[in-house]
Amino acid sequence: MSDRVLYDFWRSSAAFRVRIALGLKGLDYDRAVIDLNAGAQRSPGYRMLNPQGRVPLLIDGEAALNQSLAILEYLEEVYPDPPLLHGDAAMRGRIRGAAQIIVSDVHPLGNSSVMRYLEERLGHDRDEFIAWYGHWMSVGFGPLEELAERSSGRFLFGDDVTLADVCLAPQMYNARRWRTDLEPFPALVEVDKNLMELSAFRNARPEAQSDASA
Ligand SMILES: N[C@@H](CCC(=O)N[C@@H](CS)C(=O)NCC(=O)O)C(=O)O
Repeated sequence: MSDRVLYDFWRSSAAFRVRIALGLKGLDYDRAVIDLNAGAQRSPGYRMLNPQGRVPLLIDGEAALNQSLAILEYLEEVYPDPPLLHGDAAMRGRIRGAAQIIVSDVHPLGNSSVMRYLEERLGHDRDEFIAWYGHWMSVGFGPLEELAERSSGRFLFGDDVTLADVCLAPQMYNARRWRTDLEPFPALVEVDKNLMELSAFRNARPEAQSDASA
C-alpha cells in the first residue's frame, strides 16, 4: 500500500490531469474512488478531508492537497524530474497561461455542479447545457489552436510535455464527451493524438480506470 492516495473518479477531468502527472513522474499511488454520480463527494466523511467536496484530492505522506493545478505545481516542486515546466521564467509563465485557459476559463463552466444548477434551478435541458459548454470550450480552444499551430514540435510547446499538455488532453476528452465540434481545431486534435501515444496519458484515460462504467 502506497502512502500516496488519489481521491479520484474515472470521469473527472480535473483528476485525469493529476493521474497523468503522477504517471509522467513515475509516482505510484492508490486510488480512492469517490463516486460523483452517487454524490459521494458530498458525504460528511469526504468533506472532512476536502471541505470543497470535489475531486481530485491527493494525499502524499503528510500533505493533503486539493485543486488539480495546485497539486500539479506541488508535484513539480517536490518531484521535479521529469519537469513539466520548462525554460526561463517567461516560458514557464506562458505554459502556466495556457494551462489556465483550460483550468480557470473553460473547465469550471462545465463542472457537474454547474450542469446541475443550469438544469435543476434554471430549467435548461441537457441539449442547452451541451450548447453552453460547447460554446465556452470553442472559445478557449481558439487561442490554444494558435499555440499548437506555432509549436515547433508534437506538443503545445515543442517536443517537451508540459503542464499545458497535461491540462489539454482531459479537456479534449470532455469535448468529445459533450460532442463539441473539433473540426476547427486540427492542430489540437494532432497534439492530443501525439499525447495519447505516451503511456502516462493512455493509462490515465477515464476508460482505463477500474471504476469506469458506461
Ligand atoms: N478547479 C478544480 C475543479 C474540481 C472539480 O470541479 N471537480 C469535479 C469533477 S471534474 C467535481 O468534483 N465535481 C463534483 C461536484 O461538483 O459535485 C480542480 O481543478 O481541481
